[in-house]
Amino acid sequence: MAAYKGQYRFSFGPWNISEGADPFGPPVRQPIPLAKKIKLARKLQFELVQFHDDDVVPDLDSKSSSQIAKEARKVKKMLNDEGLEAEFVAPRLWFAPETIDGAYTNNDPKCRRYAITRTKTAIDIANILGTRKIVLWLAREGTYIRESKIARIQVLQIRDAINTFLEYDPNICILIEPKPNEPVDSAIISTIGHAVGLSYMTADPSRVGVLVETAHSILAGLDPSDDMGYALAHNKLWSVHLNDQGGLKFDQDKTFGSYNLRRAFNQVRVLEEYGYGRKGECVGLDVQMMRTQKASGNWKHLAYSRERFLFLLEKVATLDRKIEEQLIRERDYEELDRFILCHLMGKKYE
Ligand code: XLS
Ligand code: MG
Repeated sequence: MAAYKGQYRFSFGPWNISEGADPFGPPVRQPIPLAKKIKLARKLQFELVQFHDDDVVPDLDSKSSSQIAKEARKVKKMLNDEGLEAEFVAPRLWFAPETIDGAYTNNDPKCRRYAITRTKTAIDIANILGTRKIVLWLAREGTYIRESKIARIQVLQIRDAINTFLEYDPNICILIEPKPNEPVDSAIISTIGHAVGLSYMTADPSRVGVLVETAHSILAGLDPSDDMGYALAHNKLWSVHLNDQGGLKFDQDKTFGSYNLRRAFNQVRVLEEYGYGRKGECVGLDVQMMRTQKASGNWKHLAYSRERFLFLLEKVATLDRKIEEQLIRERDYEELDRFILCHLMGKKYE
């Protein structure tokens, strides 16, 4: 395979090997212990694992800080034993009763304090796992009806929360993962533009970046490769969640490239051509296998997302730039469209 500019390391989170429950039906597969999922990551040639805080320490709200530290060290040893690293830790601020009406933007100050404390614990866990990255998917920072919260106040509450974390740990980096909706009707930090803008409002913008997820860009009616390009222009694309999404519906987290190969090609292209991965950034996945998938095949969506990324990397490397540049100079974009599609379909262009 041709050598590429970017040397890519891949990651996924244990929630990507799920039991298949959905809002309309119960689990269809047995749960898999974390230790087995970590071993599978190695077997599938992934280099890093993503974590929610309670993936590392289940039921952490009921545990003392010393117990939490003990269990986090155990997971760190599991990673070391497999030669794996932790990519990031994401506080799960959407399960606890205190987060029913949001975390940092909850209308109840006690619940906001819970969210701050829970995130500091996630930072402590990240330090034990040896990663500087905290991902904030702001799941419930939004509204079900507009009048329940004041948007301007919500933005400032999130900014203040991030400033608290930047001060709590001078080494930590915060990655904001925007999503326009689900579970809320309308999220307050809904696109990469909102997330990048928010990063500049914080006390230390050099430690606040973004994570682009394919499906979340599509749910916002945007193109994921454009969102990646925008974040790269700001030097703030510090992680990605590659997957796919079939239009405006529930977040499908489909296998990368499963719905739209050209959209996937353009994501790989923008990452490869603009230096993503050279400062340790990972090709992170956030993919869910179909509910129909049998347990014996509970690894295919991960392996095939990674495989498709590498196939498309070859397509990026073998694209004849001379023809592309000439068609752009001639402003013959119908011809350019044909050229790209011939390339993707493996057809000789003439
Ligand atoms: C959900 C989010 C979630 C985060 C990690 O839609 O993508 O998976 O990435 O908590
Ligand atoms: Mg995600």
